[in-house]
Amino acid sequence: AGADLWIGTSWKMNKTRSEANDYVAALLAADPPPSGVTGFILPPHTVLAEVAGRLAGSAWSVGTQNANWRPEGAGTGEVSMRMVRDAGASIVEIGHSERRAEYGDTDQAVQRKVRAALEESMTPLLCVGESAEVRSGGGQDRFIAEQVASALELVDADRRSEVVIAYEPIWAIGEHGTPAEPEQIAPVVRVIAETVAEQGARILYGGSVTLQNASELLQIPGVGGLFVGRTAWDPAGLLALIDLA
Ligand code: G2H
Repeated sequence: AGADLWIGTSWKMNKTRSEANDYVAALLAADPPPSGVTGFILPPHTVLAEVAGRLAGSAWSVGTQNANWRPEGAGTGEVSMRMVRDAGASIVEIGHSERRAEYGDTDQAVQRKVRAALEESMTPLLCVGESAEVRSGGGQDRFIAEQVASALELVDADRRSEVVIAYEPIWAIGEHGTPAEPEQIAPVVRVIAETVAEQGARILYGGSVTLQNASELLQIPGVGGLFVGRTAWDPAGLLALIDLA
């Protein structure tokens, strides 16, 4: 590993304002990520503006876990790309498997969100990943190639390299996940790189990243960083992962 990595976390549906502020205070008290490492945090909408405001001017990047592709209007409970950008987001996570499974992130919604994030000058952090069923049938390469190609369909070729892609095998995510092995990850990362071919793209790995497996995950060819849930919900975890990089 070494330079030019992205390492960050989604807090998912966690943290009150005071918990968020404690986390930010811990980051600000620690050394910033070294040059070449982009450290990022995706808090929930309720604390986005507060976290982004406190980290403005620091080395940390702040983004959001979701935003709607429509510019404005009657979307009860939703927030627009413009609103999250205004709150301080520079990254928008799109298409996490939890959102695809439970909150209506269809392939078409993902396409529109990727385009809308770029139109608001934010970095889309596109999540892709196959299910256990697809993996057990050996169909992961094809599935991922199609998921990536579909998600980028509405993006002009000259902007595709701005999209960061996180490979998160669904079976490896969260407390019931089985951590993926480098030998299982590497071929899919290659498929993603081939799919975005000429344009190039940063590819992260996500799914049960821990302090124990982070170093070997960062050595997988083509992996340009880590996208982390549970291990980084404590600031010490995020800081330790960045130290390992
Ligand atoms: C996968 C990951 C965060 P966890 O969603 O990107 O979560 O590290 O808790 O498996």
